[in-house]
Amino acid sequence: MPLTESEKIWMDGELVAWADAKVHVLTHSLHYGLGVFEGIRAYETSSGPAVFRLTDHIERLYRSAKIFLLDIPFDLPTIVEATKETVRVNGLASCYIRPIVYLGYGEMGLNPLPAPVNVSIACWPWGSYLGDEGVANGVRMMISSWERHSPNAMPPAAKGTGMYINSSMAKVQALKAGYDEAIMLSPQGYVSECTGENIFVVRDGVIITPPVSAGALEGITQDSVATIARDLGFEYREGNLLRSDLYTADEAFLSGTAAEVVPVRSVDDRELGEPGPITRAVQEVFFQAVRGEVDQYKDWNEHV
Ligand code: PPE
Repeated sequence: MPLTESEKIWMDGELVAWADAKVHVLTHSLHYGLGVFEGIRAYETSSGPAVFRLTDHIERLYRSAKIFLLDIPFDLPTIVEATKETVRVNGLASCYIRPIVYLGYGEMGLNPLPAPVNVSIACWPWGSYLGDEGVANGVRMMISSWERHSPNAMPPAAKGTGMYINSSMAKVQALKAGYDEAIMLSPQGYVSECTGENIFVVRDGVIITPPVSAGALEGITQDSVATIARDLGFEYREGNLLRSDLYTADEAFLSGTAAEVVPVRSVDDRELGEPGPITRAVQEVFFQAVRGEVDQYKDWNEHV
């Protein structure tokens, strides 16, 4: 998706013009893919733009960094405040926000420890990741022949930049085959997640999502879905799923910051039909919550 430029990007403590937010070609992370990032959204609310679960996202960024032994040279409150400032100075009512921690210029070779750690935060307007049509009527999914990382090859709890090569290969395979998005299985054959979303099935009224041990990221939208679903009175749990559980599900849906909450229309051409009632109910409350319209979830709206 082509970028819509905004004005300023936060780089290591300074706000720089969008066009000047550059790195050297010998930036360490560009070569070896070691960095960590977040994807966050700010939404328009009746009391101004609010970042959805900002602190939770920044806490995950620090956990990701810890897993890879990256020492972020700013404390957590500074990055939270810098994210708010970036949204504020760009004057956007709603946007997607991308903080990234990367290894910069000055060292080459696989040992990352001597390389400088840099941080930047950009934001820009970004529409529905899987399209408005997908949000409304559901997406067509394909199970990729690319497996999700084994937890001992890549740590699923970390949102590491290089880990996304795996996602990109599955995404390209699905798009070239004419589908909207890919689902990946763990090396053990359980459903893991999608290229940038968690997945849920509904069976006999129960919502089930794969655990981290099946290679899925601990999604913050997934956690919001869990809270919303339980508050709506639905049974919700983590559990291992087989690909056939996807084919025979009563309903299925995806969640992610960029994608939001999206119904699944079909999996490997097995039709699941129109978005179902539980998917719709959760989706509706989610879109109200991000806009600050649900009193019990107002803590999730972090105003800038
Ligand atoms: N799994 C993966 C692999 C993943 O990348 C994401 C977010 C999720 C699950 C859902 O996590 P959460 O956003 O906390 O609910 N993917 C981000 C990157 C997307 C991109 O294409 O870039 C996102 O949605 O921002």
